This record gives sequence, structure tokens and C-alpha cells, in this order.
Amino acid sequence: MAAVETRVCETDGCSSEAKLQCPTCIKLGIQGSYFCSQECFKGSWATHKLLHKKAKDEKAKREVSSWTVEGDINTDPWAGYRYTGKLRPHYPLMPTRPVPSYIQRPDYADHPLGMSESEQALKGTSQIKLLSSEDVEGMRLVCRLAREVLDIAASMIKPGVTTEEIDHAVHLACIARNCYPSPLNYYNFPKSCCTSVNEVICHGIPDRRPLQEGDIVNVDITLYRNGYHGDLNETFFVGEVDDGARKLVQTTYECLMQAIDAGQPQLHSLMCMGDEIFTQVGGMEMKEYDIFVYQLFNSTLLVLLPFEIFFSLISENKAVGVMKSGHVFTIEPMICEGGWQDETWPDGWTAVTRDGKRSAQFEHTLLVTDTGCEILTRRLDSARPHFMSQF
Ligand code: EYL
Ligand code: CO
Repeated sequence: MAAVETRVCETDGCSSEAKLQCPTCIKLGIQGSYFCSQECFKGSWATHKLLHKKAKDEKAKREVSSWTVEGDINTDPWAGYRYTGKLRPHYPLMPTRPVPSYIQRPDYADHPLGMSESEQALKGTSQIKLLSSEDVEGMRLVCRLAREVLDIAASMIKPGVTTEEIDHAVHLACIARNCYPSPLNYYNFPKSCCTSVNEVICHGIPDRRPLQEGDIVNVDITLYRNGYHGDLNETFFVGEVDDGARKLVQTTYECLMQAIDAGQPQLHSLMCMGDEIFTQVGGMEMKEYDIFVYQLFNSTLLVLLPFEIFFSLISENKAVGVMKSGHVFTIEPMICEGGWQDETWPDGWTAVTRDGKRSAQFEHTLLVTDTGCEILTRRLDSARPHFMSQF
């Protein structure tokens, strides 16, 4: 008897017969992708579109590797793309770095699209987890280790060093501390940290570009251990930089520290913290408030609520705006020299300013205590960030 082929709808939990095929998938040559109805197709879109991105990324990778002669650096991988500034990607990227199997992995590390099931399960819940004393110790440890790794990256900053070399050192330093480098494979992110040079606002991908005298570069480090993420970043000077760079980086650092000082339990302090960032930023325009809120769940983590969403919850007087002793979150202001408008490079990750002017960022992971915020990612050997000693 001949087998009759029946297709089942791709939507999670829907088992209807499916006859509609996604047109983009047909174009991109992606097999499968059948849905029973427009409704199911729309409902699955947020997840489904990631398949398109993955197929496009893989196609771009094939094109880059066939174009590149060994040893050559390709600084023009996306035909027709208009860059907003002087920075260019430097391809090809080195192959994905492996993490030894004895290191505990977050769930997204092995998901084909780098998605986190534990994070998805938390979508829409607005309660922030209160940490137990065991959780607090877990966060303290992973944040201290993340700080050590950022300090290693800081020690490498000088003209001529490539951001991929920094990423390599970061990758090994995470493993040496029995931690997984959190960015690796998170939504298929290809590297173990983010390096954001000059007009890159955030999520820059380490590549073969050597740092140049006068650059500013942000290195964003996140380590994962035993279900907890420790996340911090600093912006560094590469050699001598101009006065504009110094003012931008100094201002951004002050934003972060003033915002932290405004954080007190039992107040609508996230609003106060946001106000502090506004006040500090003065004449400069701002990309956005990036106060991401962490939630731990099922011993894996992390929901990131953009500040705008948080802000609207606070102004509606929902309990979620009240900071309580035992909440953990990061605060990560990004400040631009010019306009706040951003766009993303065709790699799908690198966020740059539309006007090509520079952007700086600092980030700490914080624990709310009865008396204020404890900076879990603080330096233990100095009261100052690295850029203050780089001149
Ligand atoms: C991965 C995934 C788009 C990072 C952070 C790397 C980047 C862009 C998709 C938050 C969320 C770092 O360190 C972070 N915040 O401070 N995703 C992150 N990725 C990535
Ligand atoms: Co970060």
C-alpha cells in the first residue's frame, strides 16, 4: 500500500493537517514549514522567523568562505549595505569554540535556534523572583567570576589586538572558572562575549579587526554557573583617545553609578534610577534605558524586560515596580554622542548608531538589600573602572 503523506501543523500543540507552506521558507529552500491556517502561521511567527534568519546566516557564511582566500580579511561581506560610520566587519570568523562537556550548560546552548525554554516559560509573568540565601550565594559567586574575566579582557586592550583574540581569552577564562560563556549560542550568537567598538551601541561580534589607537571599545561579559548568570561590561580606551571620547565614557559611567545610588528597596526606585540616568545624561542624547530585569526560574534563568516595559508597569502602579530586598537585576545605560537612533548590521546582532557617532555603555549586576544596592560585579581590587587608569 502506498504511504499517504500527511503534514501536521508546525505550531506547538496544534496537530491539525497542514497544507499552507511558508512562502519565505520556499524561497530560502527550507524544508517543511507547513501550517494549518493563517492564524497558526501568525501565532508562530515570532519563533518561526528565526528559522529564516538562521538560513540567511548560513547562506552568508557559505558566501563569505567561498569568497575569502586564506589569510584574507573580508571587510565587505554584505553587498550594497550602507555603513553608518567607518567601522567594518572583519570576516571570516573563526569556527565556533567548543565548551568542554564537564561545564554545565544553559538550556539554549543546545537549542538549534539558541532559544531558552525556561525563559519562554516565564514570558508574560511579571513577578520578579525573590532570591533565597542559596540563590544569593550562587549569584555572588558567578558575578565575582565574571568580574575576574572582564579584568582579564581589560588587561589585553591595546592597539593591534583583535577583538577575536579578546574573545578567545574570555572563552578560556570562563572555562577555567568552570563557567559557560553565556552569550555563546544565545539566539545563535556566535561568540563568547560582545565587543562593541566606537559607533557600535551593543552586541558587537568579536572578529579579526585589530583595535586602533583612539578607539573606544566596550567588552560585555556574562558567565553562567549552576543556574545563575553574572553580567557586566565596561568601556575602555585604546591608547590615546580624544576629549569627546573621554567625556562620553565618563558621563556614561556616572549615569550607571548615580542610578545605582538611587536604588533603594520599597520605593518605586527603578523610576528614580531612570530619572538619574536622564539627569546625568545632560545634553547628550540617549539610546535607551536598558534596565534589564533578571528572573531565575527552575534553576536556569533569565528574563530580560526592557526598561520601557518595566516603566509602564511602574506607572500603572503594579507591584512589579517596587524593588524588594532580594531582587537581582542589571542596569546598563547606553549613551550616544549624537542621536539615539539605531540600526542593526545585516549580521542580525551588531547595533550601531544611525549617525555613525560613538556610543558607550557600562553594566553591573545588582542585588537589592535592605539598605540599597549591592554591586555584585564590583571590582575588589580598585574603586575605579579601568578607563580611569588608561590615561
Ligand atoms: C546575545 C542575542 C541578539 C547579551 C546580553 C550577548 C545579542 C543580540 C541576540 C543580553 C541579551 C550579550 O549581556 C547582555 N546584556 O547586558 N543577549 C545578549 N547576547 C544576543
Ligand atoms: Co551584558
